[in-house]
Amino acid sequence: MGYVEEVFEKVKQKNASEPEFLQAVEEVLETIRPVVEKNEELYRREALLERLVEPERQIKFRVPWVDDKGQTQVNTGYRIQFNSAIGPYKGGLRFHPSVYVGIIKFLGFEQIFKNSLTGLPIGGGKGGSDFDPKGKSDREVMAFCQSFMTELCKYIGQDEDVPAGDIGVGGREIGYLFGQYKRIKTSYEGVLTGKGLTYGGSLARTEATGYGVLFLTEELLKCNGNDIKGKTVAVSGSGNVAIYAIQKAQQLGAKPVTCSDSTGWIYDPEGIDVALLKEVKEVKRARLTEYAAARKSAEYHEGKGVWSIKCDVALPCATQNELLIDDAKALVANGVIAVVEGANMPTSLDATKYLQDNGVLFVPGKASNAGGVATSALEMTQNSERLSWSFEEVESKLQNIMVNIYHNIDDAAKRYDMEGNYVAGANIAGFEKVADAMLAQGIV
Ligand code: NDP
Ligand code: 2IT
Repeated sequence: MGYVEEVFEKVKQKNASEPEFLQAVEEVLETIRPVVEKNEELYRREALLERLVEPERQIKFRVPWVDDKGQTQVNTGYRIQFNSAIGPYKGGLRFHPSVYVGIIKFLGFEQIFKNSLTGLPIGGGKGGSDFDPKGKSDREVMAFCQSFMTELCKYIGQDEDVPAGDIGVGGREIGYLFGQYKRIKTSYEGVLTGKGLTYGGSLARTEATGYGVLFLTEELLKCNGNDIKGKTVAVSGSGNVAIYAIQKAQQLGAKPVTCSDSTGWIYDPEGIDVALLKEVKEVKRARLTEYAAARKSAEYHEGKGVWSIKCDVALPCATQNELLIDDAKALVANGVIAVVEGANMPTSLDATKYLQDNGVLFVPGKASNAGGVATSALEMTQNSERLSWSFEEVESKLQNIMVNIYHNIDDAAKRYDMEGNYVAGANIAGFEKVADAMLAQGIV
């Protein structure tokens, strides 16, 4: 059995009840195989792959809090510090009822390679809780965040581990978490990113993930003899990533016509009204039915369905495994040119393969959504130098980073005779830097 197979077998045995983690590991190990085969003796002796798939540290804790009725509630909190070879652990916090150790591990594992691709000195980590912020009052969210941070603050710090947002964690939650950290540690430091602009946040961090997806898509199409301008775009999700992907798509002259949430989806053939979407989702925290009620051109449908709409570019920006094999078939039948992931692992392995086999340009989230964490790293830099840069300065750095990521993953794929396979390119380019740093630092 080859080294890759051996390691994957062990990972399967050890993590059998974590399908999302196995999916993320399988994709990476399969595609870095040519690099591993070139260095097999050294990697085996140093157990490089075994160390890569085992988190450096996993923290799991009780989060008790009191709801508005005076009832005590208990949730589970996690922080998985996966790999610090190239910098302090960095990655978001997810608050969603589906969160368990397998979700945080898959996200933390992906984050290692994503953070490496940004070219900035950040290691991989992820955290969160099975807490559901939906329908909770601001006071309940604050009570939960304060309790969560009371435990988490023991393990994080500006040079140690710097969390940020993800699903269910936005500006409001980061504010409460930061306040509690500062209160307990008496330290005003850049321990979280995605902070508000009055207390150390970076301009353009809110927009960064969605904007980054579009900067990468623009370069991808340009380098493949096409143009983002005039393209019809299908987007899923209606949270932070989706909203700013839609906004930047419009700024670049494309037409996004869909969005979705966990209950339904919108088809708006005249193009999504971003101001209205922001009002419904960012201000009212309401359902998409309110978008449809306020806009004549929009159709609302219950359930899933955005991938049934004819489009040139598809941007899955909601959650993992939301674009499955039947969706991939529908997209191909409708002539899709490119699928660029805004979410983490939204496309299943068989759907990815189907898209690639049918000539669709496919870019994995660890490359295309890296603009969020890259801008988080820029927020860390600004906090360290106690300065803040203008929106234009941050946005132009973000654009450069995304263009560089595209060329890095494209070059890596070409170096290993897999031109156009951006999944392999992203995994190889991300892995090479981390592997080199791990080997240089000895057995740790
Ligand atoms: P938000 O919480 O702001 O928005 C999430 C969106 O996805 C909402 O519209 C939500 O609908 C929908 N959604 C979430 N879970 C499900 C589900 N199980 N089924 C159907 N719809 C769902 O999160 P973000 O926009 O920040 O994150 C979206 C994706 O992007 C995630 O995969 C995240 O990991 C990834 N990402 C985020 C980054 C960031 O900077 N925020 C950076 C890089 C990647 P509803 O409100 O109804 O739940
Ligand atoms: O998945 C991700 O890259 C994020 N949720 C952002 C992480 C960060 O530290 O900004």
